[in-house]
Amino acid sequence: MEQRGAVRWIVFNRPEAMNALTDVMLEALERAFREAARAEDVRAIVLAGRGRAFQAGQDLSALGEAPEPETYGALLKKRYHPVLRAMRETPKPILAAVGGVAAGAGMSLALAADFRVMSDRAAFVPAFFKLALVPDTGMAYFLPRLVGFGRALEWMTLGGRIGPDEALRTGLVHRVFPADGFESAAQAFAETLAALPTKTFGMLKRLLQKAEAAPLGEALAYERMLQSAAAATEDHRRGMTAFFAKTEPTFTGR
Ligand code: T3D
Repeated sequence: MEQRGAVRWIVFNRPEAMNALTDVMLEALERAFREAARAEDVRAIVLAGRGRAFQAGQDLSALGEAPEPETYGALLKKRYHPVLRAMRETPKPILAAVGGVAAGAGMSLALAADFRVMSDRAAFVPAFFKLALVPDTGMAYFLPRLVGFGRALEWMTLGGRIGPDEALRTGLVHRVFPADGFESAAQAFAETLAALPTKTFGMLKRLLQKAEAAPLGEALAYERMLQSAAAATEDHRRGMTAFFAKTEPTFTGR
């Protein structure tokens, strides 16, 4: 973890193994998101990987060639799903900065972020079907919502590597930056996110999650409740003042 201004970087740091995920890393990842959610000086979070990979999914060598079938479900429940919940419940914007290949659960974790940027040398690799596994860590939930059912199904079954052009064209990522200077470009993007009205962003995140599954009436009731809460923030007052002064608002996250 590293703090750069108002941006907290959470970095997979096992480059010699393409950042393949171990039990210890997953536990630390959940803790890192929970801690960043609480920290008052954090207004945006970047998830990134050291070395040539963003993240290559579960460390397959830790599982061995013939793991017990129950291992998978147990691991998802104990380690992967708590990370996803921590990401969803974090009220701050999460940016996946995909500087290298994102495979299997590495791709899933990037999908669970609120925003994605990638380097022009990176790629997404769904990977699961090569092991005759269903896509997990939320991929079946997030991917069709981002790129549509048909394309998601094709990528999950037939797809090899999804490169920057395709990722940008299909809305899988928000920006592609050159590999040289990628980290600085990702930090600049994250600073833009950190300058948003942070409390209102947290409310938007909750509202979007509610609207995904609730009937319209319930979603509208939730919207009413959240709008009153947003209107009570200091940033709302700053936005209104700036509007009438015909200036750009500066938000403080309060
Ligand atoms: O309970 C559960 O369900 C558990 C949760 C599971 C979630 C998952 O993530 S399952 C999917 C796991 N991930 C994969 O299947 C990805 C496997 N890796 C690949 O497809 C490719 O390696 C990459 C697309 C990531 C990169 O390809 P490339 O050509 O750039 O590199 P490479 O030569 O294939 O890999 C470089 C090294 O990294 C290589 O080791 P070596 O030969 O140099 O000693 C390779 O074995 C190792 N490596 C890559 N991915 C993993 C890995 N080692 C362990 N685990 C990995 N996931």
